[in-house]
This record gives sequence, structure tokens and C-alpha cells, in this order.
Amino acid sequence: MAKETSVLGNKIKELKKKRNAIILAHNYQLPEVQDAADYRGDSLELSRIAAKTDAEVIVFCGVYFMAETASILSPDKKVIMPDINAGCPMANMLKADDLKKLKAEHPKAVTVGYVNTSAEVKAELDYCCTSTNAVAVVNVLKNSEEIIFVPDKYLADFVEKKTGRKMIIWNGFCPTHIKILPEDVKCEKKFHPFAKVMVHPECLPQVVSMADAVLSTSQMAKFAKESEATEFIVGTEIGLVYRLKKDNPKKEFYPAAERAVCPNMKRTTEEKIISALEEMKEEVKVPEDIRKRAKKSIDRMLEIV
Ligand code: CIZ
Ligand code: SF4
Repeated sequence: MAKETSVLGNKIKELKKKRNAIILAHNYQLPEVQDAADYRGDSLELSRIAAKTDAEVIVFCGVYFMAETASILSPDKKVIMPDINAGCPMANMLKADDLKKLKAEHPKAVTVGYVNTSAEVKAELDYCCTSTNAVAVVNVLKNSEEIIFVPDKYLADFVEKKTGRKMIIWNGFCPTHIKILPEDVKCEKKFHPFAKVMVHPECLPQVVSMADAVLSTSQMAKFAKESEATEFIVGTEIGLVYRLKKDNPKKEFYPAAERAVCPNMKRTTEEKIISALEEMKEEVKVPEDIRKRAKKSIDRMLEIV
């Protein structure tokens, strides 16, 4: 098995060189995909790496909105996905027309949208945000009477509690993170009483309220490294646990719930990376008019953080 993995790994390396490509893997990708990648990170970190690299081709191992975000920031590069059908159900819960309607109902509201949205939705937003900076973005909007926050109702709930703002929210959610239940955290805490509990803000509010720290995946990576604690209960998609263990071999990481698996994140395989590099597809490209408007919402976020 190890031999087979290295054969695929070598093939990927060879093709990467031939195509002048880099491979980016989201923190939730399969271990072997993370190992094949040049960089791992959250969606914004990876999109910013894509914008900076000299490589001409970006192989984005993640879900569709993430590859779109990379394409929005790097219009001159070829962004390809090993499996174009890897989507994000949360992002698919809000269409641009839904947001247009919500905006028409609240004409004075400022619109803030989680990065887990399509490019068309981002084009309708005033501000994009990530789970790392959602609170900071909303805090800047002190003078705005009304705020629309889409699509994740649980991230919205967390931001409302942190900022004291009441917002107009959408009914979206992550089907993977809601699988982590309060009793799972309770059970892990019983087995590992000294472990710090890190939880993603896409989790249920009852789970969020049990956490020592509510963090995005990039923040979890940083927190695990810098904390004096040596044991952590990890309340997010289980792919991150592989990265945490690899980066911190002396520390212990326990998934809050093994069932918190995002099937779309697991669609990408080494074999599909090879085909993508061989055939140079499927390309993700955002039409220029939408790209320009979507980029504005990302730029506004980057001005804040
Ligand atoms: O922005 C990302 O990469 C997502 C969706 C999760 C996270 O917290 O990193
Ligand atoms: Fe979307 Fe949830 Fe999967 Fe992230 S873990 S890509 S939010 S469905």
C-alpha cells in the first residue's frame, strides 16, 4: 500500500513539474491528498497562496466555492479541480436571487456573507467574511442600522453573541458540523478531562457553548501549536485531525465525533489529481463581470483584517 502511494505521489510530482502547477489542499481533505499538496490551509489562505504563486496552474483540492474564490483572486491562472462535483451543501442553500430578494426586503441593510457562498452570491455582498474574521467584520459595521448575514445560521448566532448585534439571517447550515452533538463533546471530555475543547462556529450553538475556544480551522492549527495544552478535543470535520497530528507529533487530538465527515471534501483522490493534471481539467473560471463584483466583497474584508 505504501509503495502504491509513493508511485502515485511520484507521478503527481512529475506532472506538477511538467504543467508548472501547484497543489492546494483544504484542511478537510483526505490524508494522502494533504500529503500530495504543496500547501494546506483554509479556503482564504489557499486562495491567497494561489494569487501569490508563480505557478501557472492551481490544482484546488477542496469544494467548488473554494476553487471559485481562488479564481476570483487569480483571474490569469488556470484553476482546476480534480472533482468538479465536489460542492458545499451550505453554499448551495443560498442562491443569488434569494439574496437579491432579501436585500430588496431590507434596503438599508449592509450584507455580510460567509466565504461558503457561490461567486454569484459574493457579487451581491458588501462584505465577504470567513470564520476567522466574521466577528471583526461585523464589529466594523457599528454605524449600520441593519446587517444581513448569510448563509450559515449557526455562524450568525455565534457572531450575534460575540458582537451583541441582532442580524437578519438565512436558514443555511453545514450538514457535517451539525452531526457533532453536545453528548459527543461531553463523552470525550469525560475520557480526556485535561483536553482543551476547540470547536468550529459552524457547530450547533449547544456545542459551541461547551468549547474552550471557538475557532476556524486555520485558528485551530495555530492554537494547537501555540497552546501549552497537550491534548485537544477537535469539534470540526475530521480531516483537520490528520493535519493537527502531523504538525504536532507530541500532542494528542481526539475528534469530537468521528461521524463529522464531509463527503464532498472526500471526493478528491490522488488518482483524480493525476487525471486533472494529465487532462488539465475541470477548469473553474468565474465570468469577468461577476468576478469583479465578487472580488470587491473580498477586498473589503481584507481591508478590515
Ligand atoms: O474557509 C474555510 O476554509 C472553511 C469553510 C472552514 C474553516 O474554518 O477553515
Ligand atoms: Fe460545506 Fe460543511 Fe463540507 Fe465545509 S464541511 S465544505 S461547510 S458541507
